[in-house]
Amino acid sequence: MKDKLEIIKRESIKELEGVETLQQLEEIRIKYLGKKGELTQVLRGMGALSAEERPVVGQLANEIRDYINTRIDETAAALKRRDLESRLKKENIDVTMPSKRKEIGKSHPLTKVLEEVTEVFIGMGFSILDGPEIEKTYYNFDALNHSKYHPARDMQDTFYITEDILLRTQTSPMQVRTMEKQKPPIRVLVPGRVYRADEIDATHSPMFHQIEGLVVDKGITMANLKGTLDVFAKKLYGESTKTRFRPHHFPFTEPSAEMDCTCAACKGAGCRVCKYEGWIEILGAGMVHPNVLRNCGVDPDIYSGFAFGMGLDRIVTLKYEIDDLRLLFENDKRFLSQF
Ligand code: 2NM
Repeated sequence: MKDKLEIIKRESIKELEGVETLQQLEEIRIKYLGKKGELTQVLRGMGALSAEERPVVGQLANEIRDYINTRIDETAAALKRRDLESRLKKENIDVTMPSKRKEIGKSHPLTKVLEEVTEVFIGMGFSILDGPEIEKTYYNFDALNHSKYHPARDMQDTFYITEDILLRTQTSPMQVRTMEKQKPPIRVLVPGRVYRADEIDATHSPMFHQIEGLVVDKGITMANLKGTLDVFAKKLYGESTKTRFRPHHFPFTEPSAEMDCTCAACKGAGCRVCKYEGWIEILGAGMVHPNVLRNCGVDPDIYSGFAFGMGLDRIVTLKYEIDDLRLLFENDKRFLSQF
């Protein structure tokens, strides 16, 4: 039995020296000190020993047990320390390392220019409105004094959902809704998407953006129209900008006009952007037709008004000298990041 204990002592010392993990340590504890452990078995067999042998073997067995226990505790503490140290080394945070770059988005050029335009009109006391893109044919055409035979009504030019419902071709239906609901004075700007059945090319898209404005009050004249739009052009393109008005025709205004600005790129000298004209057409406008006022419940004998409309997409492509409208709708980040 003494021999057996000597073997246990030697083997356990050797095994404890090679321990790498807490798991292995636990296995060693079970092997020697567990319920069926080697040392436990020896201690259990002590009853069979003689009275002289028992205290000698007992003492030796206890020494070995204490020794193994102490070594296990020490080794466990050492392993835990080692694990902590290696974790601290691995998880070290280097505060001088560059951080991960965050991608910050920016406004679409259409949004930027829209904000510039609305800013100018807010400064002149206009409210900004939006409205439904799916409209009644009545609000898009009939109320706006389009005759039953006006070519714009054609199925070829307008997206109809039913005969009475369509995708708006202008934002003016919202001006009609405003006049129906609100007593003058009215000063509103209505930007938004509009739809026309056009083939896509460098200058056409079946969806584009329009900004229309409407002013209705007592005593509004063509002078108010010209003054307002001239101020707008100067704020958008710079104080040296000049405007000119040419006669035109729209069903919903009488008289009607188109407004040109001196080219912002060459200040009127003539260049590629203005096709060597010095002038660029930017909007249509006119005095609201008495029929339109009447259709909307506004008495043309008391009130008058002016209205205007411009294509936002065209103003953007002119401003940034973008030669293809499609670039505005493809959302290629390489293009959009330039603005
Ligand atoms: C344009 C040109 C001229 C216009 C007219 C109206 C309304 F509702 F008052 F009759 N809204 N917008 C208008 C006038 C739009 O776009 C080129």
